[in-house]
Parts: sequence; C-alpha cells; structure tokens
Amino acid sequence: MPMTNNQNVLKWVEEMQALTKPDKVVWIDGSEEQLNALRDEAVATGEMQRLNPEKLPGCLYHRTKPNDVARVEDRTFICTSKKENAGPTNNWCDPKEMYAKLTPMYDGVMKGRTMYVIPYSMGPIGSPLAKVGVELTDSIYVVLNMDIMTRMGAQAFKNLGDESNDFVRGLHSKANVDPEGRYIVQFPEDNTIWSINSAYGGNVLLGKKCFALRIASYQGWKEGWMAEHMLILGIEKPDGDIKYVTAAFPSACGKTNLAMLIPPEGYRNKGYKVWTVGDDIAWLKQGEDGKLYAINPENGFFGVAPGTNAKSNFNALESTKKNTIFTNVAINNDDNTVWWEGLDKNPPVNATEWKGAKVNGKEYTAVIGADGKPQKLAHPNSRFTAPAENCPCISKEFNNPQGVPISAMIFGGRRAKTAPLVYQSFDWNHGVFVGSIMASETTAAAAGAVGVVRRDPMAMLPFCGYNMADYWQHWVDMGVKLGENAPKIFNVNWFRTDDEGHFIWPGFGDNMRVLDWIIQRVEGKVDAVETAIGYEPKPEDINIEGLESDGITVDVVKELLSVDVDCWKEDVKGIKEFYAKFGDKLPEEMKKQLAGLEERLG
Ligand code: OXD
Ligand code: MN
Repeated sequence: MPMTNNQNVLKWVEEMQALTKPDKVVWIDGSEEQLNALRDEAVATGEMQRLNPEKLPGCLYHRTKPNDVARVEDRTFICTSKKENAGPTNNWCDPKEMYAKLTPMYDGVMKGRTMYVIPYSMGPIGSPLAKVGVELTDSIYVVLNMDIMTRMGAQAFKNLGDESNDFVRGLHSKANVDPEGRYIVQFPEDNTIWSINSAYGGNVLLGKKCFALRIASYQGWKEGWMAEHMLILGIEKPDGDIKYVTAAFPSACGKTNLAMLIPPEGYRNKGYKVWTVGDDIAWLKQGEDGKLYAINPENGFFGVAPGTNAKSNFNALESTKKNTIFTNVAINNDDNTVWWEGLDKNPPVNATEWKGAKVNGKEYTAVIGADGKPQKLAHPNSRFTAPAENCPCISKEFNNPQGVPISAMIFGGRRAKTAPLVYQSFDWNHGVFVGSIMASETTAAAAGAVGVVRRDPMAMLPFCGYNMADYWQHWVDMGVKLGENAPKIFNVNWFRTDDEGHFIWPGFGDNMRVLDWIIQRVEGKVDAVETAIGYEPKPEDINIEGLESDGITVDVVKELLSVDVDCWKEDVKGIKEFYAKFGDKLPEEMKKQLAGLEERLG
C-alpha cells in the first residue's frame, strides 16, 4: 500500500514498476512487524543467517558473491549533460545514452521478484539539513541494511510532504549480479541513481555514497552547502565544553576508529571524553549565527570488520553486539558467532570462511595464499552494519536537527614519508589547497590494486558528483561566506614509517594527543612553528605523557614532524601533474597556493 499522496513519488514508482515488472510491490513502512517478516523470509531462502541469539541478539549474517565485494569505481558514472560538469576524475556518459543503455537491462528485471519501496531520510527527521530519498530494490538485504543506515519508513514521507519533488530517486536491482553488467550511475541533474548487477553495500545502499556524497555534493554546490566524506566527533574537555571537529581520510584509513576513539588514561583521568556524531559522512551548512554546522546524514555504521577489536576500537565492537548485519566475515560454527582477522588471535577451528567453505580456521590462516599472506577467513573488506544507537560513545547531539558547530576540519591520508604527524593550514584557502593535494595508498575498500599511492582530494575522489575543480572553487566560496567563522583546517598523518616500514606513531586512542593540540590551536592557547607547508606544533607541545613504553620521546615527535624538502619537491611534481588534468577549470586560488608552496620550499 502506498504510504504517501505525493504524486511525484507515486508517478515515478509506477513508471519504474512498469519498467522492471515485479510480481509484487511492497512499501516499507519501517514497522518491526514488517521487518521481522522480511528477516524470516531472508533466513528461509538462505539469503541471510541468524546468529547466536544469546551472544549476538538480533544479528544476521550475509555472504555476497565473491565477484561482488567492494565498490566498483570503474563502473561508477556521473551522468551530466555536459562532460565538463563531471570532470576528469569521474567516469562520464551522456545521460540520454546511459538511460538508453540501462533501460533494456532493467526491462523485466524484477519478474518473479518483489519490488520493495524504501522511503528514507538522510539526516534526522525534521532537520533543515535532512533530505529524503526513495530506493526501489529487489533485495531484502538492502531493505534490512537501509533500516540500520537511514531513518527508514513512513517517517521519511512526513519529511517530504505531499507536494515536494525534492527527493532522490534510487533504482536498484541485483539482476544476476553479473560483473560485466554492473553499473552504479548517478544522474545529478535528475536527482536519480540507477544501480544494477551488484548486491554489495556501497553499490546498493543508495543513501550512502551514491546519494549522501555524489548526489548531495552536487546539490550542495547548487544550494550553497557541503556534503563531505568526513567523520564528526566531539571532544569534551574537563570543563564540560565540547568542541566538534570533522575529519576526511580516504576509505579504510581509520575514520571509524578516530570517530570512536577512547582517550589515553591520562586524558580520561583529567575528564576528557570523545563523542561520536558520525564516522563517514558530514553534511555542512552555515547556520543563522554564521557558524558552520554539521549533521551526520546516516543512522548507523557500515564499518570494515577486519582489524576491529577491543583495543583498536572498543566502541565499534560494542556497537556490533546486537541488531547488526555482518557481511563477508567468517562464521565460527561452534557457537554461530562471527570472526575476522584482527578480532583476536584465535581463529575458530570449526569455521566457515567468507566464500562459504567449511575450514579449520587455524589451519586455514596458517596457509600462505596467492598474495603471499596468510589466507583470510574474512574478506579484507568485510563489513558490519551497526545501529548508531548501539555505540557507547554516541553523541547526545546525534539526533539534533540543527547539527553541531564545527571548530576544525582535519584532512589526512596514509603517507609513509611526506606528511608530518600534524600541521595547520595558514588560512582557509591554504586549507582548501591542503585538502586538494591529499594522497594516500589504496586499500581494499575499492576493487583494484592495493598499496598504490593515489591523489584523493578531500577523500572525495570516488565520491564527488561534479567537476573536482568546481568543487574546490565551491570550498573557496564557502570560505568567503563563512569569513571569521570558518573552521580552522589541519592535516594529519598517523602512518609515517621508519626505515623498516613500521609505523612510528601508536595511533588509535593516542591520536587524542594530536586532537588536543588542534583544539588548543582553535582556542588560541598554544603557539606554532611556521614551516614551508604550514604551522606545526613545537615538538614539546604534543603531550606524550605515558607513551614512554611505546618509545615515543620528544625526539621521535620531532622526527614525526620533520618536513623533508626533497620529498615535498617530488610531491609538487605529482600535484602539478594532477592539477594539469583540470586545465582551465583549476581555480586561480589553487594555482596561487601551489606557487606559494613551491616558493616556500625554495
Ligand atoms: C566506505 C568507503 O565504505 O569509503 O565508507 O569505502
Ligand atoms: Mn567512506
């Protein structure tokens, strides 16, 4: 039964129904009753498996096809009528051509299946920053994940009203999960997303990357706000004041870990606390008081499981203890629980690995695989989909429709040598430049080679729904609007290595020590040293109390903060090459900033 009188929605659903020809259409109201029936159905068909009801109550397990385990950037398109509006970093196709190509693929694709109509809100219901989407899908897995990741069901239509046409139209069919016919297509000018032949999270939970980043970044450009690949966290100081910061790191560089960090003991004893608002996406808009406010448009965490443990991210692990969906991790058949590399040092003996083979986990992980590494029981990009409300450190502002005021924005990546532990940009525009030159080693979150350095401006390379050059100009323009209220911009690098390739900085909770310096800078409480690349801490201003056993001394901090001019000159070559792709579109301001850096490097 349709749950809305909105003719724009009804007409579109009818059109898509006529195209895909499902046997049945089910409107998802979000009720527990309906969701329970869907869970039962998914379990009955083998699409999902219930996990141990005592140890993991309400938790489900799902395995995707081995050819469908990550986002597929080479099959992801931005279809704008003008090619230059997609820019050189996106795959582009003319919208007419793409519709013509995909329409026959969707024709009758849901025959024999049910089409689920999922209304959802990205952002708290009633928030002026929130937006509505409707996803049509033939996958119960998608429905159940969307329930965790968004505010799903009838409540979303309340936000839309009866007249509005401002909703994102998402059409998903897993079709035959054929990698050759896999397309993840954004039509930003039509508020439309078409996804076909995948059943993996980032490709099919259309509210996340497709809407909340690709389409929303385009909307933000047109409407004067920002959609960013950023976590949001609050740092509570001993006096109770909370400062909010956002941080953008490329996929799988530890955003979820930073968002949920537990401060070191010395900080906890003094009364410092960290509160999570979001771990992946921030929507930012200038408030009436002139400050920049952020909401997390999501309602859950779609986190990478491997490496998550009680030490690396206690809060994330706790978040997965109930009502969570696990995808492509391993099953411990002895007690029907889950396991992944890095959870503990005890792979289950009686295991089922992520592709579905029953194995002796201990023996399995002892064998060296084709990649020269021990075989993995869980896929490196296996995931948990966990409700935000499970998180022990979820911010009390999580559902605040106004969002939280942002004091600082942090960029970062995985750089073995170039970037220091932390530096602050000279000003907003220099900060935009710092974001635009971000680079990192690739990880398992996207299909393709692992370990190659790539430019990933603002961690938005796979997610910017328009020309990256226009995006940088939009950042510059936002800075003009924000003026004195603009957050301060920083860059961090937790991943510097020594000559043997070991990480020098302990990371995880100890990153609080860097956040502490950042907050002190925001508050004007600490001096900095001016270098060629920006303002750096005096080594003694990074609090390393309690890190002696990790071998961190002031000298080590000095080393972590050192700027190797030759490395940077080499980097400038890479930046120029990257910038050249944008031709005339490259903002003047970025040219100026690059020239400034070159001059300071000498
Ligand atoms: C993610 C990603 O899944 O960035 O968050 O790949
Ligand atoms: Mn992400």
